[in-house]
Amino acid sequence: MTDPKEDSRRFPDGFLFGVASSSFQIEGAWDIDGKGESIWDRATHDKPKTVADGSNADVACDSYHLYKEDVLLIKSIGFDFYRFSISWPRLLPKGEIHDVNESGILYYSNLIDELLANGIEPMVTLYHWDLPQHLQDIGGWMNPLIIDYFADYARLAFERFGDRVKWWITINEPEMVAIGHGKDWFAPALKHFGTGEYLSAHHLLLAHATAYRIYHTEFRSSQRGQVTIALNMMYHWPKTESKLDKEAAERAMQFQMGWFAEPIYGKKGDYPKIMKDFIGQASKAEGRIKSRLPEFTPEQSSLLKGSSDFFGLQHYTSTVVAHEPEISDPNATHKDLQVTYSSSQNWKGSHIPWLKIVPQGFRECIKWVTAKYGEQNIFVTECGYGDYEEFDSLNDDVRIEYFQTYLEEMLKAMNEDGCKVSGFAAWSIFDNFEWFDGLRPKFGLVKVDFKDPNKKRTKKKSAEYFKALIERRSL
Ligand code: GBH
Repeated sequence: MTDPKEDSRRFPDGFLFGVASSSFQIEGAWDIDGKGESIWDRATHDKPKTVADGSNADVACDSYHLYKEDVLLIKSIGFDFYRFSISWPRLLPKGEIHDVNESGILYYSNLIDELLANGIEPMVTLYHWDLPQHLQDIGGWMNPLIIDYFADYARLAFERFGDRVKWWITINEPEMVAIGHGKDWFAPALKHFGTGEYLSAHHLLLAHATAYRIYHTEFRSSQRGQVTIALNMMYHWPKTESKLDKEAAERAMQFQMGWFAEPIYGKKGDYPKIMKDFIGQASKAEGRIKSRLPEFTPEQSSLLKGSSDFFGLQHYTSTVVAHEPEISDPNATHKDLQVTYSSSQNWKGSHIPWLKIVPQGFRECIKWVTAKYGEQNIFVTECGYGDYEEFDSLNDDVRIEYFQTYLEEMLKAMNEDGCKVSGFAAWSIFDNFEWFDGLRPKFGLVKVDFKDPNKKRTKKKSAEYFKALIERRSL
């Protein structure tokens, strides 16, 4: 007889474990073999001071050259799948379909073949933030024509790789892309606060849905793969038990996850009502005749509704939220939603300010998604722990504790709350280029010596943790 306690620590048959990365953060070779310039190449080269340590990703982990070694490492840990992203400007240097860079195609084709030859399933993200600079020059995600450019790019990827790739993610964390249109620190850093976010998000959603429909009409019957979008969510805990704070926390959830999930997984193919109300009222108070939140046409709503084959969820941490109607700073994050964010003294943290260890928040996110959108096949496309260089070592016990406790909570959501989760991707395989935080934050299961011209890789203890976990398939 099996011990029921033992059973509750076991992952169901078919549950998949993987590890993730993204092109800009690991590949390097920024201008090699015909690759075009991306907005992150431009940002890091033109404004090196905005990167915390003045570093860039010109070489990064040099995975463009070392991909065979990477695949062997991933295999040695035992992962079922590897989630990586394609650099749009490596395939299409200017983002335009008439000019295909065959060397870029070859690179990803070789990587995919190498993975499959080693028994690792590829999961491919089309857009993890490295937009071709040329497309930015003509308006980027604020230009409605970006939907057609993205559609062309997606079709090319499906055509060239879809015989071997069965898992597709259109866009990684559209929320971050959108926020980069409102602020001055995250590419494209356009500072169109209060308008740029909503406009770019609108086109990100439509680009996703268009790519999804292309796959289903042109490729699905022959390739039999699945397509989704990867949506990030923090769990937002109310600061007090007051009604206002509880509503504020729920609002924060809607303005982050609901913003993108409601149009795709909700009943109406539209933004959450609370967003429409709050942004509509704020816009009115500013004397506008239209809301800063764009509207979908009925055709666009039906395009969006149901445009996903599974639910890609990314989760790292939690915040504490309080209701605050009087936010004076005109550029305050989330002024429209009338909340303030903080964190709890009780949460153990990393030294990275936004990253606290709150395993219960993971369970709550899975429950929230399931409660809001009905039974979903959730697939965790990113979850991980990092700290600054000086606090991370090969004996990364805190990272192991993070994964262990988060996975425990995930299993509770599956076993006790009736939620379905079918896979988990750890972020990240390597220490890599952390956007404007540069090389200082370390999120890898594998350390990379960036000073070494050969970018020597060394497994941390957490890699051994995953190896044992994947062998046991039980916590
Ligand atoms: C992931 O996003 C990214 O997908 C991945 O590329 C990245 O390497 C990983 O995070 C680790 O950073 O600076 O206080 O404004 C996770 C969600 C959203 C978390 C943005 C950090 C910045 C908070 N991220 N957030 S702050």
